[in-house]
Amino acid sequence: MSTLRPDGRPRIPPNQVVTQKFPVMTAGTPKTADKETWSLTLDGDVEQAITLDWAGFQALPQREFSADLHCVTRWSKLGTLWRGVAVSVLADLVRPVADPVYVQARADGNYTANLRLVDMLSDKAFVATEFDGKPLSVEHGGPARLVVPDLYLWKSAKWLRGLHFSPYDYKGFWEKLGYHNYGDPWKEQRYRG
Ligand SMILES: Nc1nc2c(c(=O)[nH]1)N[C@H]1C(S)=C(S)[C@@H](COP(=O)(O)O)O[C@H]1N2
Ligand SMILES: [Mo]
Repeated sequence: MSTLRPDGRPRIPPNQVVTQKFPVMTAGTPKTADKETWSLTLDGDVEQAITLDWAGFQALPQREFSADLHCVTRWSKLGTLWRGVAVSVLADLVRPVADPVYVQARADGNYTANLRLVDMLSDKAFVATEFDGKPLSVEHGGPARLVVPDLYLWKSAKWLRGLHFSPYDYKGFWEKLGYHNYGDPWKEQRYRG
């Protein structure tokens, strides 16, 4: 695995260590949904809110994504392979109206994370239902999770159940507890202050 990106810049953010494993990082023990009961609600300041069930989500254009993952606890996992739907496809479905648009990712177990929509467009974020060619395991967020590779992995909410679009940057679960509001691994935005 190359440790340089194609543009010659380093592939591993400062003070991260590459692991071949895929650690499970979960706060609490959320009660998660199965495919029969799962749904994804896209709402907030949008032209048309929508709730998708599993079949509705699967009917959207699915794609493969490869991503380097960087956890704030200093492990990085390079070249992971996912399948899912780009957040830009989901945003186009509901058409957010705020400017700027913030996104609150909402997950089972009252987990939330706050993001800016602009950082999730152009294939920079996706909702994944497969990892490594297999259905996403429950421990890693199955049936569906958010993946935002450009930000520390706490932003990538597992057991995703909603994206709430709004002009307000509501702090998420870890952000309220002192993690950085933005979380750029290349700038080592680990904790606030
Ligand atoms: N719903 C939910 N999503 C979550 C978490 C969580 O506790 N609950 N933990 C976050 C954190 S801190 C990290 S590092 C990643 C870990 O993902 P993994 O367990 O698949 O490695 O999930 C993120 N998404
Ligand atoms: Mo984390």
